[in-house]
Amino acid sequence: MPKEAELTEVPPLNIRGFKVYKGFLNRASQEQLVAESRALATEAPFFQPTTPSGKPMSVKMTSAGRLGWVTDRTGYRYQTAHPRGQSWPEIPNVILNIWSAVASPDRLPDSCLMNFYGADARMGLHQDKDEGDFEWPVVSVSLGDDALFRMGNPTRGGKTESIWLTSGDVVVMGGDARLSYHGIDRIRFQSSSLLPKGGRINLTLRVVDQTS
Ligand code: MD3
Ligand code: FE
Repeated sequence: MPKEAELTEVPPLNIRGFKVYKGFLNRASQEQLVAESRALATEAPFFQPTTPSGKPMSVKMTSAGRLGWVTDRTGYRYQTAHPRGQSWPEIPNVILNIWSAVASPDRLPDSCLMNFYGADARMGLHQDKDEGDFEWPVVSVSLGDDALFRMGNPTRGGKTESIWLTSGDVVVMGGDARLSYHGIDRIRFQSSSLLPKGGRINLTLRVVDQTS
């Protein structure tokens, strides 16, 4: 895992308040995170989420941590159990260490959402606003195939900017960017050799409970 000292030498790109740490994780760290992600998916299998309108999402999801994000006919929410009933696995320390390095070691995230993108998966423009606290950033880790990430504004509409996220990139969304619209237009299937069968894993770390 890269140490904080390396970060001061490579300052993040700052695009609209999104801090992008290109290549934050070396190949060995990425492989370790894939192994941890597979272990998580064994305990908490990926499921296909459905939007409240009943539309299946193209991304598959699961979570780790005290709270996991789910969506179905009932709506979007965080809950303490996987849809099949068991509690979510703990967030692995290697993942928490990334949060501590780029966000804060003083308050660890309550939730690690894991998204899997197959060849044709995408995620439409949306805001992340189901958390009880927007003071903390959201930290995202990209693993596997390249993804075209689109960033908008805190309100719907207006100009957007796109960047390619590649394996090992870490993005920190804090401040005004925290409530900005964002999404993934597409991935470049099999552009990376990290996942032998192709695809992309995205881990997002979030504080959900208000810190008292
Ligand atoms: C900007 N995930 O899980 S990661 C999501 O690549 C999500 O799977 C995308 O959007 C993915 O909600 C994008 C980058 C990201 C994550 C959370 C954000 C950008 C964000 C929260 C607020 C603003
Ligand atoms: Fe999001």
